[in-house]
Amino acid sequence: MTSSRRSLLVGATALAAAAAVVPRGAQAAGGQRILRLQTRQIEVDGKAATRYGVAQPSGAVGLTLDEGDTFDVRVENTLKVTSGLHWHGLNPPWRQDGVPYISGPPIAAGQSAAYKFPALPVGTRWMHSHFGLQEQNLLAAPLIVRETEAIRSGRQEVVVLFEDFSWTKPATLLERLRQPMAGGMTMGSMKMGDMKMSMDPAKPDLNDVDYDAYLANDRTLADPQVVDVERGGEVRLRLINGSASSNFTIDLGAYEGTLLTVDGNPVEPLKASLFPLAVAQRADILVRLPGDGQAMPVLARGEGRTLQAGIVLRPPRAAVARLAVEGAVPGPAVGLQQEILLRAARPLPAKKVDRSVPVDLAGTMTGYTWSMPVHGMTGAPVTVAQGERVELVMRNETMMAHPMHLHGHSFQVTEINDRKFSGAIRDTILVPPRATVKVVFDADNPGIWAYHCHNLYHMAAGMFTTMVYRDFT
Ligand SMILES: [Cu+2]
Repeated sequence: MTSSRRSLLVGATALAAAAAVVPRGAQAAGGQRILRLQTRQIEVDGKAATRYGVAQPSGAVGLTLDEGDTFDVRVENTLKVTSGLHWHGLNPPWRQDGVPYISGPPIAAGQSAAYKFPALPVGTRWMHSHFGLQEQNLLAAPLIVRETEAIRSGRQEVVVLFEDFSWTKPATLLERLRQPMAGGMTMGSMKMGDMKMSMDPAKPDLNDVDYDAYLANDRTLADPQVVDVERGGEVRLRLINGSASSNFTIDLGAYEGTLLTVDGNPVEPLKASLFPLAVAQRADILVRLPGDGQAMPVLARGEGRTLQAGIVLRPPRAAVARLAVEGAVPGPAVGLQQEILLRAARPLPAKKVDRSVPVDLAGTMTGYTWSMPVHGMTGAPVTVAQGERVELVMRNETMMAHPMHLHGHSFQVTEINDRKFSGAIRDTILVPPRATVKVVFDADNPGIWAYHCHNLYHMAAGMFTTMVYRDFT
């Protein structure tokens, strides 16, 4: 066994531990948890890769809390670079949001920072660096606040963090996207690998980066994580799209699952075998293992790519067939066909909108520059007052989809292309090419909040602004 192989196994065990039900007595009850930003070695295509990671001193990856817990964490930066962590989907006081230079200073190498606030809202959240392009170097981990109902159910839970992986440095990937090509196109619009090159500017552009691998809990399908489950048992999957710029479709193959939550927030249960999962979004899916005792693969298929990642749920004595790293056909375009079917299980209380804010999602294909002008003004923040019901009207004028994330608030999706509905509560919504999506939220968390596209390269190239409360202290 090589050392890289061993560290891979240690990593997998740690992930499994993070996903397991930990008895309350095993944790320092109410005590401060330590999360370390560190480097680690993973194995991709038989080669060792050194990347960033987040783990507790025990080796457990990320953090799992219970409903009612206080989020009481010290982040220790053991990296040689400045960094930090953002708690994606939690709504902390703004100073504790972990966005460098907006909510607070970044954490210098060798330094630490403490956070303490109620761990709300409950559900499947995640954590990642909001500093530079570190997220592409896998500086991300699950952050689960287990619902009392999920704990009481005694159901097995499996947490899966999907990520996109490249052997190329993130800065080089961004540089390449910005390089002009003949005919005014950029590398960003040139399809490589299993995609054909499209010179038609009216055609949607599914993805810009040609990744070398997709990972599920750090592993490719050449050597996937195999989780032992009960024959015919029920499993709650907590799926997190922690990739930098890849939308996925979760594919249960011949089986159906029941969607319980999106972005950690309950929806009216929806049965399907395919579930779109845009960058930064999460989905909790309840699956029942087949009565015939067969293993069940859970795949994440890349949008417009044959490349896929996944895990396998294995009942006792079930054979695990070899899974293809590349699927037979490219994964479907990720759109809002399922989104429009979702209904919040606990919608926002009815209230008239006090403020409607137009946000255009804009960009050019010629220089890889992106923007999100507010009221038509590029660089302007969204301004709100405490107590208002705010509506964001996001109109995508570009030919790429944008997974839009508002910090510090949970919003409800209320309208897609003029169709009104009582949609899901989310923190990240995909706005497809030429689409208009409306969301509403209550301005109840004063501060300065990041509001941006969660495609890392779109954000780095300008699709980022803030939401600012008037007169907050
Ligand atoms: Cu975008």
